[in-house]
Amino acid sequence: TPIKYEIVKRLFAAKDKPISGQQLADELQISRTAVWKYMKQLEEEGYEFEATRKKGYLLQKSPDTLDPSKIKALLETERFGREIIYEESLTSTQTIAHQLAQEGALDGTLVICEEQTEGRGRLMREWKSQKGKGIWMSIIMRPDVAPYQAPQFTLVAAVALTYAIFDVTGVSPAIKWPNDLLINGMKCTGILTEMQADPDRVNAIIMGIGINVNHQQEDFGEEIASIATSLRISLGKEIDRAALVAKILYYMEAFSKQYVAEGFEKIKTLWEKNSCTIGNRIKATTLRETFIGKAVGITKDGVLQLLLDDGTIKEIISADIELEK
Ligand code: BTX
Repeated sequence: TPIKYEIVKRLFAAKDKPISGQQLADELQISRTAVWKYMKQLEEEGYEFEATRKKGYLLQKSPDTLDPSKIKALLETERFGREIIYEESLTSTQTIAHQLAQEGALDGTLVICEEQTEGRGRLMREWKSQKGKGIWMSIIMRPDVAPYQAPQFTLVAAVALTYAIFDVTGVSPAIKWPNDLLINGMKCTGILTEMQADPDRVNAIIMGIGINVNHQQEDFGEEIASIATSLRISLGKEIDRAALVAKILYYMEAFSKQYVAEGFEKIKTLWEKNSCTIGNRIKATTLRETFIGKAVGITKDGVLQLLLDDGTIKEIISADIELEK
């Protein structure tokens, strides 16, 4: 890792406590003058510090770049994000991640870009991926699980994303079953879980994550303007995407490890706590039918349980849902 990013990492970790030039010099085993030079260099790149002679440096602003070496400097993971494929523009990070997985890419490999020209959601729907505004990424995961468990990773990811977004921004999105995060009822995040598998074993899970981060209202095209929102709109200020990516990788690694080791129970509890689906009357549209009822819970397989008006429970494996008023 370049030393300048070692400095950035420490400034991020310190949050609102200043770090002295001496401390940085000691920890990185460089001179005070070298620290000062790196700080100048970072300032030229758009970082802003509050520098007080007695206390040291306090990070005020960091430029919003997805430079892989910056992401890596901020990582707190064992494997996730240790391998990063980063491009300005890709068709879809999912498509590229599928290819890399087939070629043997390691567990935790990250594919990320500034813009997708063919970003996709479920059922080949389009996912709008404006340049430089969001996080468009896919993680190649190689958990030791059976194919029927793959859909649960959507719920694992939803919990991990809620934690990461809260840590970095203080905003708490609500999880809408099965694969969206909402803020004030508007979509800020979509999750797309795909897999490569043999009949009894998963070879790879390709975890696609799309987050509207620094969009302003006018950045959303007409098609999604009335249903989409961004973290920036909700927070009122710009967010450092690299810092958020690093946190996402941290929680994705931690929660998937927990899921594989201990099963779904704990994830299910966290999921239900953060969900805006459970407890509400909803309309679920599957490929063939529509059901209306009260969402009462999810099973340990992540299947949605709907209490229909005739008192029976209908289990919904896959559907689009809307709140019923
Ligand atoms: P989904 O099928 O649940 O949602 C797709 C629907 O969401 C679209 O039909 C549209 O109405 C709406 N939509 C499209 N773009 C946006 C947006 N930017 N913000 C809010 N709403 C939108 C959700 O699918 C899963 C999306 C995963 C996207 C990631 S990005 C990285 C990876 N690569 C890739 O091609 N897909 C995944």
